[in-house]
Amino acid sequence: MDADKSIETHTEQHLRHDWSLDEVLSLFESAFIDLLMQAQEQHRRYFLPNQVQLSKLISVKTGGCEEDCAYCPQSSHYHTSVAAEKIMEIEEVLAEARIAKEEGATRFCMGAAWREPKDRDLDKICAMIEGVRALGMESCATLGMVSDNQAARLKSSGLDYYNHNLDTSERFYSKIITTRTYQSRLDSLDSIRQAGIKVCCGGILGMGEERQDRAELLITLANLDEHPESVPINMLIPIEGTPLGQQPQFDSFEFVRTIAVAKIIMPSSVIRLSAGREQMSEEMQALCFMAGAGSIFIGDKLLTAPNNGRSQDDVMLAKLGISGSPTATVAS
Ligand code: SAM
Ligand code: DTB
Ligand code: SF4
Repeated sequence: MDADKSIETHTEQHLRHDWSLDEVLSLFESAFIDLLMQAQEQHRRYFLPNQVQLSKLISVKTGGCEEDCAYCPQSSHYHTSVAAEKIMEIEEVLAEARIAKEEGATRFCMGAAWREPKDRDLDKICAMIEGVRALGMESCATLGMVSDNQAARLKSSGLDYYNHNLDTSERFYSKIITTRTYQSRLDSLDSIRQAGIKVCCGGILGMGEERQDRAELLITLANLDEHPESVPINMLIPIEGTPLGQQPQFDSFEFVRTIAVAKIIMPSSVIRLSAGREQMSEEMQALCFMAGAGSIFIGDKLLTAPNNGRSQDDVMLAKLGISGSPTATVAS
């Protein structure tokens, strides 16, 4: 058996896929510091300490989306400041990827405001993926629902990760999205997994859901046949014009708790501190790293919303003694 394989086996042996609601709710109820300690201990079993992976997002096709996701500035159901645009040219995208690489990103994530990609769009997307891989960066795409065939095409162009979020619990989901089902999301995740692409799947906190919804979202992810390699936890960015535009600020401690619980029940996954960092203090972000967050998006823009700029992040990471890591991998 080669070394990688033995790590994989060792890792999988310790992972559980049978979490119950009672167990996970009792984790959420632990004393805050105990929870953080437990999460950091789990984190260090699989990842090098004091390192976070840096990714860069780009919106390759912005706005005009036919879905009605209540949080999203790109939905054509709502009037927001985001205008619909055509898909970007391949060279334009690769120029941005080169800049992202120079800025220290090791993964380039391409997003499109689609319900699902059309087959002709995939030609362009596949060329973008090939170009990103040729730069020596990991590639990620988030293009909406995908079929088995589409996932296979993405895989053959060299796609490393596909991001497709469940966003929330199954029971709260219909309050947020009515134009596609929870099951369709699970089916897309299955197509991605079957194609051999790594799965990036998480959700958004602060949409008016209850703690039980956050617990159920994490349980659904942890109880999949394989844990998603990457679990983005987004803080809702309330966008004017969307139904969630006036949503009150979500509780910081509950956000950190959710990251910690995600890490405890999916310890070998990279928990990504995703949207909403602009609204967070450095102290809160430090608590998220303590709770096991192992990745952030860098640069002054996410897909359409602003993000902490690189220089601001450099200052924070230096204060915390955290360095950017290629793919924060298994430590032992
Ligand atoms: N259209 C594709 C889809 O929905 O799968 C890909 C892009 S979509 C913008 C990717 C993810 O961004 C969503 O699933 C959601 O979790 C997150 N997102 C979008 N708007 C957000 C907001 N206002 N605040 C936080 N997260 C948001
Ligand atoms: C994810 O879970 N968060 C990222 C990424 N996956 C694609 C997107 C956040 C989007 C925030 C709102 C915007 O920039 O439009
Ligand atoms: Fe469209 Fe994705 Fe926004 Fe939903 S989250 S409206 S699918 S771009």
